[in-house]
Amino acid sequence: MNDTLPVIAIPPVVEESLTDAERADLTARIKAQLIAQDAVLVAHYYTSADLQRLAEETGGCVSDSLEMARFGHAAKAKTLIVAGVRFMGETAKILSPEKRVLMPDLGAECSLDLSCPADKFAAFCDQHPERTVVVYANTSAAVKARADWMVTSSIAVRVVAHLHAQGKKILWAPDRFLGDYVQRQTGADMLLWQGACVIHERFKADGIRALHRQHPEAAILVHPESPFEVIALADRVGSTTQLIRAVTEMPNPTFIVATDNGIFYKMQAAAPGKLLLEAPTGGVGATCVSCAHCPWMAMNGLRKVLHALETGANEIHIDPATGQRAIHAINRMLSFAGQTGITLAGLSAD
Ligand code: CIZ
Repeated sequence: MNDTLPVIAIPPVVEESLTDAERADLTARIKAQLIAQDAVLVAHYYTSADLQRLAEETGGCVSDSLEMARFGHAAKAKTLIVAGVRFMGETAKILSPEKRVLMPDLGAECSLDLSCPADKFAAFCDQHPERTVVVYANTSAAVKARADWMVTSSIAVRVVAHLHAQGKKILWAPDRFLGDYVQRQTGADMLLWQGACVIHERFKADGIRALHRQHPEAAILVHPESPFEVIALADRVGSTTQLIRAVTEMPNPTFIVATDNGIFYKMQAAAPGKLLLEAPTGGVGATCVSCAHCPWMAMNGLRKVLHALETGANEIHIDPATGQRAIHAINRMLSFAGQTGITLAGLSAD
């Protein structure tokens, strides 16, 4: 089964490096461009603090991929500048085809998306026509177009439990760890594509146990894209938004956090008095012991945001027929969330 997954070349993490004067200058110029272009900045939790701060200061949005797309759809602005990875720009465009969607860098990919090429995925689906196709948000528009449902990590368990209760068998893609977690939670019959997030798969259960011995007061928060043995250590498993909420809800003074460290900007703001520790990704003796940051997310930066706004570069285009098919899978999830009263993002519900 999908034994010919593409080999993914992982670029180095190169963070944008700015002096205070450069940061101030770029920020001022971007603010002017956002007004001039009737544009709004929507940034993912895993982007840099500079971008998240700017999105907040300018009336944009910092959130998970689905809320980014929903915010962009509801926004009055004509242009969305989406700081994140490519599937996020695509989802924003699918939900708002009438808007111009720009990205700071079109090379900002996602390893899960790359692991699941549309042609190979279609062939896999064709081999299993009896299964309901459920794909994770971290996929291309073309893969979403082949799916019956799209889900985010915040709702995956509930959607699959609902389908399982109807006697449906599931074909799941692309994340094998999230798929395995959902399968264990629901007991559903799930056939899994074998992709993985190159960041989350690095978390080490032994390293987390050792860190927990040093901080026995800490709660362990784990994103479900992580391996099973890491999830097994968790006090709370959840999507980005759910993990941010966890630090505000749980009484612990300290948290060990197993997800991309870009989340610390919002998490620390949500719980300023709490100590947040990065879960280890490197084994004993590794050069980088806690280095969970997506190299593609790091491709976003203030300079590139300004460039995209000034030149109109890096616009996202989706073939309209693909977009129309993909939107069915997305809308199914939105309508399920609406019917069952689930709020997918925001810190106050779910
Ligand atoms: O959908 C997202 O934004 C991602 C990548 C993860 C999450 O848990 O929110």
